[in-house]
Amino acid sequence: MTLKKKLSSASRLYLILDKDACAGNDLKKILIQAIAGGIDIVQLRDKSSSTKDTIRLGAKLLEVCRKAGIPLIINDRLDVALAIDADGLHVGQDDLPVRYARKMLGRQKIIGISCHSIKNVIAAQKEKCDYLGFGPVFKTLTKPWAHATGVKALRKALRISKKPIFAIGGITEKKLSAFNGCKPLRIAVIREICLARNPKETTKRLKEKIKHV
Ligand code: 3NM
Repeated sequence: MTLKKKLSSASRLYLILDKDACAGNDLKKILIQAIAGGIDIVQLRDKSSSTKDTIRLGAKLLEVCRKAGIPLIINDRLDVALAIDADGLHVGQDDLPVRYARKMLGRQKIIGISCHSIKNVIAAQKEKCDYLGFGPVFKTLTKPWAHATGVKALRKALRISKKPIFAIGGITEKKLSAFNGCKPLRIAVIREICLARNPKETTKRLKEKIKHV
């Protein structure tokens, strides 16, 4: 199965390795543990390092992901994604527009876009992106300034989107029950896995619980 096909059919749990939110924890170690726990897709989000350091880190993480057969997506940095031949790019509403990203990356690569409203979700349907992030569903310390959309808006987004949607923002194991009726539930997390005492076990439990929501 190609990585793209796997994304639309089987990917439920998305780990975002955020350099700044990880409080100095070793991203490669977290990645290895999350893979052992069954993570489906991974993103590197590095808003603070030099380009050279982000490339070095991205290449290291990509090597691990390739061995495990899971995609590594780069947040925002098309140059980094191209340089290391990552599996895709994730863009925000104010980042590089999807059509330009697609032009540069070609048809095979995965492109995702962050959506914060139903209006964003509707607009993304016409773009050549492969998946949407939707949130923040709950208030989150990772983006403390952002307004929470709530689960009701996520349900609406899931009803209208033909593309897979990953709910994001403040998602924890304990909050999964709030997603009742959100089918199919896909989630993306930073802190819940990156700051977990045992990222492998946390990933495993999240993966199992998502199936039963
Ligand atoms: N993007 P945590 S919310 C990176 O709504 C990011 O687009 C969001 O981190 C969006 O799992 C978010 O620690 C933070 O809450 C997610």
